[in-house]
Amino acid sequence: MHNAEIMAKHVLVLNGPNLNMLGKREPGIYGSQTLADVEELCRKAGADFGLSVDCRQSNIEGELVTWIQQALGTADGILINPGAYSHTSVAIHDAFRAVNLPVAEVHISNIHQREAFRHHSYVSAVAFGVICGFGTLGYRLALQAMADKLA
Ligand code: DHK
Repeated sequence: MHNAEIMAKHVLVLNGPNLNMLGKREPGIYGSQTLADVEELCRKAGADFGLSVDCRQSNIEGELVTWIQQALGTADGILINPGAYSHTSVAIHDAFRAVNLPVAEVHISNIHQREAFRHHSYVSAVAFGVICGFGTLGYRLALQAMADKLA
């Protein structure tokens, strides 16, 4: 194993509900890239910024909570696009508080330009930074910020 691999910080990249539909889902809002494209982009960005990246997606709130809990001791930081759970999930907020790892929050769309119910995120209060409105580029920008944070 190379030194760079031994030293690489490990980031868990989580995508929440309906993000498995990327590419097919409201392309005017979410664009034409698929989840596979986004995960590839994240692995590439991870390699560029010296991070190892583990990408997962779930439509199930409790599964996301379990993965966040399991990140304690196995990951150095978490990037999450919580999808609609951003706006509803105290459980995901509490899981982040419990593990106390650096969290970067990403939204593909500009949630502040959309319906009022999307303007508040329960995750933002436990994230060190939030990116929205830059499309899937936001994942790369967030991984760059995460690499800085973990350096
Ligand atoms: C994705 C979703 O699925 C929505 O529920 C959020 C977010 C916005 C996004 O822009 O990536 O409101």
